[in-house]
Amino acid sequence: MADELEHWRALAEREVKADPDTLTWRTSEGIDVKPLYTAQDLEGNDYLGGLPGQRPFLRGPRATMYAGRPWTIRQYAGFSTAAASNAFYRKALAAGQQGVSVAFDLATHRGYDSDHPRVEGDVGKAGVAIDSVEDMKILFEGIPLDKVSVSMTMNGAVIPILASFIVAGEEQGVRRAQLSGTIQNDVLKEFMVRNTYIYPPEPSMRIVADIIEYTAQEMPKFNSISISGYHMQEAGATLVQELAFTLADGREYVRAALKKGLDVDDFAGRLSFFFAIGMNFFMEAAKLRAARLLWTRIMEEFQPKKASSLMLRTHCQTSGVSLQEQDPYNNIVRTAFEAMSAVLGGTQSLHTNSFDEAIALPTEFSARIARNTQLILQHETGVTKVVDPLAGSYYVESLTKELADAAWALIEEVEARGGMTKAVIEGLPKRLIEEAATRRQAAVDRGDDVIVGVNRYRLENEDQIDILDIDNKAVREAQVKRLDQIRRQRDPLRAETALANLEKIARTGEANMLAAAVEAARARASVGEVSDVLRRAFGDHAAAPRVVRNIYGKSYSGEPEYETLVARLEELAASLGGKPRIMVAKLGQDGHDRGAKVIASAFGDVGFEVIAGALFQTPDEAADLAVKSRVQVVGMSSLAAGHKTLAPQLVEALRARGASDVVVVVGGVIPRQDYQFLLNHGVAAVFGPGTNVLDAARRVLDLLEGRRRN
Ligand code: 2CP
Repeated sequence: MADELEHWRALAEREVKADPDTLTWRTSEGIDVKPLYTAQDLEGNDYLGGLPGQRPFLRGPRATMYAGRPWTIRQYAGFSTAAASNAFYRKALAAGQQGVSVAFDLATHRGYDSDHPRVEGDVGKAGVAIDSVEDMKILFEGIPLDKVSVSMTMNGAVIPILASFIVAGEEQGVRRAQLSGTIQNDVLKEFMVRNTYIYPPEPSMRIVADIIEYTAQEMPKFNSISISGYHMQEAGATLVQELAFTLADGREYVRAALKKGLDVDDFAGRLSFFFAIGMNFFMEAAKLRAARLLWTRIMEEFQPKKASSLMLRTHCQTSGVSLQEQDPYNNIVRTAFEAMSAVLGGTQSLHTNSFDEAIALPTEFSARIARNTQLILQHETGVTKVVDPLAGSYYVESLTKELADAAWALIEEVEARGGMTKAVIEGLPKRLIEEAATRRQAAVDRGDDVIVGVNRYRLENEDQIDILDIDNKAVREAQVKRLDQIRRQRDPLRAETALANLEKIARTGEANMLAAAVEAARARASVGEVSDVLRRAFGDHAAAPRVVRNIYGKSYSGEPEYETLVARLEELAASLGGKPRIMVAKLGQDGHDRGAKVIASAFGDVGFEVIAGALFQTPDEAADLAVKSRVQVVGMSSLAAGHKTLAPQLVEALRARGASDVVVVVGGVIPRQDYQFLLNHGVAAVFGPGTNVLDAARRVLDLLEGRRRN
């Protein structure tokens, strides 16, 4: 073998006219991927040789995997009203989808009823508006909840939403013990990356534990949590970070449940996971194999008796950030590769993104292609016929080990710092992920990481594609009407008593909060009312905005174009008597802040004074901060479709404060169809998906210089 390898090196050197080691690819995880893997790479790899369905489950949680039963095709969807989403689910189920997965709007996520003034731009936008049991019943009308499993992505307002689901089931004639499905209920990653938290970390962990307890005792077929790395990767985490922080979160939840006095075997089999699958094809498949291995290792510490308690079962979703606005049909291809990778990794359930999701909610057409991508995988490719087909691959087995070992080291680091709740409060994972995100964006902007149709092979003219636009005003009016009706028709004393009881339990911890909320839901207390009671007991969590620095600066240092930009900013600063000031604003309930963080970091590096606004501001609050901070520019970042309501309101709020000279620019997921609308409403420039961050900085500088000249 050694001789043959030497011979290979010589041949390789002749082919590329360089040392073959120069072909090694260092991934963002810091893993060196070599051009060739051989049997030698498997020497000393002690994770080889297991079987599926058996400890440590590296090769899959089931013995027969897809040969016995394929993964569940579970498309995440929800928009506008319960009735519209219900019609969509029923059609999708009839067309081959196998499970339901509900996307709630951001108002619901953050525990506000649709009539709350803070959520005017959010109702029905990025998901379905659910205010009460009545909405929940409409959402599942004609969908038998004892047969179809339902996943609900809910974390902040998890208590009223799960309670309303249970009562909707009851009133459909399905006992809670028969309900099958999953609730996301993973609050730690909310504080790290997803930001739809409501309460501070410690009471939020109590909520998670109460839900695990309640479902373990009352709902044996229901997965109590979906411990999610997906949003970490979306926020820019490397695969090692995604793996490590997700599993460390899982360990923390197990401890929280054990603290309630539960037996590990009573709940561990119903913990589930959720990972993103990006474009690094083999590494993503290896990641799922490594995840199962490490979870078994973690769970063995708790000495369960049942094998199912050691088993990692996961849902996967193809990567949202890998989708591009430019040349959008490429996204169909990206999603198909990612889906194949998830399947080769052995996922239990899968969502494939629609090609237009970088821009808007899916249309019926794009949703069909996304679903069919999975149906084709299941029925036409033969990929379901063999368990863990990548096993034994020199490369994939090596990657599995490298990922597992690197993630384990990070898990142990978190452990040494006192566990994940503490690490999250201290902000370590968030900082590491933000640094990785900024590094990745800089690599894309520089063209080091190629994205077809974006930073290479870009089309000169893009055709506009049809997108789904939600009439948010109409949805809100309909919701407010139904809320009024419910409040008029319910027994007020029964609702008040149930809410008071829940508040008492939240304050004392003497009983289970979900059990109390089920009674409140039966009494027709709304999602907002239940959330408010808990807000009174626990308070609201407010994250301190922070910005990472010197990643763009380091990456571009010495490059002429970058230095010119820096010099132009210095000149402007000299004439202004200080650095130009930009506030990066997030308005409404849109907590997707990766873009805002990257912008803040890069703009700071080139020479702006950056003021990072808090999350969830109203336009008036943002305008107050802008005026107080004496900024020349407000950059509003919008990823949840609220821009057409919120940007004009921001412009108006600045004008009302005598600050109409402040330049307002908007960036994020803005469909081209909306550019002119925004420009007509006082926005000076729009930066859609795929914008090079330094180009945006240049454009803002042009605008500032233009204003100074006029
Ligand atoms: C499975 N089964 C089998 C086999 N495979 N039986 C015999 N032979 C086999 N080969 C059985 C299982 O034991 C189970 O029964 C049943 O079939 C269903 O299989 P499953 O593997 O449990 O699949 P599932 O019901 O689809 O559940 C999958 C998960 C669950 C991952 C465990 O938690 C899930 O559905 N998660 C989805 C999460 C989700 O959709 N999230 C959306 C995120 P028993 O149950 O009787 O054992 S939206 C994301 C956005 C971006 C956001 O968060 O913002």
